[in-house]
Amino acid sequence: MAAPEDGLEAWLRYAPLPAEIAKSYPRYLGIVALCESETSPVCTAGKELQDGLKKILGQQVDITNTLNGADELPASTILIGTLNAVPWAAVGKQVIPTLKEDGFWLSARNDGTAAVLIVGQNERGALYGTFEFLMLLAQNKPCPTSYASSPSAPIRWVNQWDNLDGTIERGYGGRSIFFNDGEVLKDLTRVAQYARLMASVRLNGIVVNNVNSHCNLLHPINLRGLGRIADTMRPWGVRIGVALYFDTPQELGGLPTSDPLDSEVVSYWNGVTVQLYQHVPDMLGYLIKANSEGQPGPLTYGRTLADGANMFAKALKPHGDGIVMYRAFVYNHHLDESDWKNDRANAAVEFFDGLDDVFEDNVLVQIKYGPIDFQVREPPSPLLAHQRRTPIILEFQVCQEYLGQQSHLAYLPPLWRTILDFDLRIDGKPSLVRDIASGNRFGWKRSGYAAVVNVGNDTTWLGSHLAMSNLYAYGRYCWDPSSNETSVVQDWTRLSFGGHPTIVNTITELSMESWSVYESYTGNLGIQTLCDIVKTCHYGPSPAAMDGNGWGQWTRADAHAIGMDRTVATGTGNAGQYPPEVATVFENPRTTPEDLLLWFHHVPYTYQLKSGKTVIQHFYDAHYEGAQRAQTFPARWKALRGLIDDKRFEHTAIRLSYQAGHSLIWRDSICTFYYAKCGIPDKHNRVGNHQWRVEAEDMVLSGYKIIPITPFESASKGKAIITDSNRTRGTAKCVVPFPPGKYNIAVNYYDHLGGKSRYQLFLGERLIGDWTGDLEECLLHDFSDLRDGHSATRITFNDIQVERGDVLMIVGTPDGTELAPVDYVSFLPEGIID
Ligand code: GCW
Repeated sequence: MAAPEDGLEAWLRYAPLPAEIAKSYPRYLGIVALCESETSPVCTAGKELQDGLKKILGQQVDITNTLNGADELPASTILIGTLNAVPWAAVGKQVIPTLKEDGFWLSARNDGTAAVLIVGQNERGALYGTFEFLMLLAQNKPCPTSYASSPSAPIRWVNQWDNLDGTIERGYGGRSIFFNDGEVLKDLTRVAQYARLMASVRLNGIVVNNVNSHCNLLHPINLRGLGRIADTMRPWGVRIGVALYFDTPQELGGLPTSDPLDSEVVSYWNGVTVQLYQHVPDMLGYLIKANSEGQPGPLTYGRTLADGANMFAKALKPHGDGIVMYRAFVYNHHLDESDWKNDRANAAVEFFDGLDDVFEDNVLVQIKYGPIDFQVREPPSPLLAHQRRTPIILEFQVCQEYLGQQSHLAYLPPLWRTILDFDLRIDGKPSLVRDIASGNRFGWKRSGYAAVVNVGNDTTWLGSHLAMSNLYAYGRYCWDPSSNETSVVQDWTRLSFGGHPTIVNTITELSMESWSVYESYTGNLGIQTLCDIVKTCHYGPSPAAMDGNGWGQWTRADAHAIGMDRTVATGTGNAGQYPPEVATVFENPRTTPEDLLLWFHHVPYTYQLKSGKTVIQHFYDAHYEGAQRAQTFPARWKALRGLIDDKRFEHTAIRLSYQAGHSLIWRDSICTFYYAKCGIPDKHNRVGNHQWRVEAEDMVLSGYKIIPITPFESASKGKAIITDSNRTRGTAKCVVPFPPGKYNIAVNYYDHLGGKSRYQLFLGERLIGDWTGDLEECLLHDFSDLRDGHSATRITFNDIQVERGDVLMIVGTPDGTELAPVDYVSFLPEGIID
């Protein structure tokens, strides 16, 4: 039996290799870490290596920090150092290829000496090389005799959206590991552990606080705290930056304005910068979200975005290599939908028009991968084709905000691939997005990647063990954006769960399918993730919420047609923001890739796709197929029982079966909604036809009452039941209207905030199920305080024998504002999904 694991070590568990394999490795006699200080990443590397060798091979190996005058590398010794520190004699006759900043060279001597050389271009590189050595070892992969590796881009950073009060915007894995109660946490143990994880996948920077920043970040106590965070992460080669709140001069500094051209404001920020560098001498710089979603910014004072960015850039310049990461996420969120020319997707190019040449040379524009907002599918942001002189940082999300919030499985590299490999054909020349981000396309010295990461203080980091592959993969992709999605998840799986072929194959297959499955049951053909954007939780289905508001994530669905017309000819002109060759493709619905059809075109539901299906039939089919595939996930996961530890097995099993249930809620909501909208029935007669369900509202109720659900499509037949009050229990009964036999019995109910109702399910005298509505605790995030597509959920009891005349009874005990709401019960014979 595998010992229970809580996920804290993630992919750095260093599980022991089987004894006979461990024996086949050399017995290492010493680690030489050529470093001068305890805080040097080379010193960290030495200790990490010592720890890894002990855990993986059971070898206790001592560390020294010099070669003791020896020229040659002693046998069975592992030497770690930088290019400058490693003596040439130790390298011997080998030639170390040119390494880029942070690169490394790894060499396991095949001359019978069993010596290993790990040489970094810098200290960080030496640490990365050490992790590479350890991760090969942990997977029992041979260490190469000469292997050099350098990053695609110097900027490989993460952005935390952590608030000073300890909450995390879009956090689904617990509370902040950085802040609590307005201050930096005293105990930064988890921060060090996080830096270790980051370093192991070669991430070298982090902005620790939310882009929706607060002026109190710059309170003296927090300046000291930021210094402590930086000190904690530095031994791992991770530098920190901060996100600033634009109106700090007024709100904390007491100045009458925060106008970036005001001399007092300028000196205020200069002063702040001096102080920050006192605490964080190697600070990365400033991340700025301004004039975005209600945040103040230069435009508030009648200045340009460049005026704002340059003010910060000039403040940073005297202190080193600090940069301004100026976010391109600037748009009007009060956009008028009645004007068909309005388009949020146009905003970035419009707002940044003409600024490319006027930014200071330490300003970088940080651009989300798509023009809107981390949707399940988007084209690349057109702004990526407009930056020639000012370099960019390409922003991804490891956080699954619009991708199931870590309660649904979605392995993201296949999505990232659609962006990274997209050829924008700038000036008619090959212009892959990854070559733009790496700086190669336009010869930028500094550019790269940032990803929003929502690690929290839960031991799983992200609230889900399987979601961690995204964090691991993000690092791998920054280093090498042409990495293979499958082999990345295989490596991660071997490291995180072990190398048994069933483990590796199962997790790889589920992961590789997961994004496409999620896309199938959420939003197809480029219509975006059809979730609720008004209640801001961005989670469950609510297609109507996309329109009728100023946020601009519109679908423009009416009774006849759907999609945004972004053509130049008749629409918003967004297609024309791309270079001509790409614009031509997007301008025409016939040449637009079909998975982006509705992103660029407003077409009738009856528009015929290449498959011969209409758009509406494609919606129906994709949703049925996607949800059907999601049903297979929990069953396939079962193959891992006993092969991995029970703790992580169960934790994941719960999530996959929750997802299977929620995928049906997605399916039914979307199909019901569009059927109601256009009136075109499903060719296969599935939509609205639920033969195996007993609607709660059709049962005999006592202490329960019937209520309509809003939006209507979040309940089967639009209605559900709740108890009469929050003090009395309710019962709902009926004679099972299906023939005797074996069934899986599924109960659909709403588990929202405000209470933890108890449910009991009886069949005759038999208690079939007894559970509480505590998803918010179990899945670690708030869905909604309402009965809707976020809170709708399903629980299933398998293999229940039903006899003729059996009476089904649900007993609901309300709690707080949660009135034990029930939607329906499904009786599912083998192979039926309903
Ligand atoms: O996707 C949206 C999120 C906001 C976020 C914003 C941004 C931090 O819903 O929570 O704010 O993007 O990227 O600034």
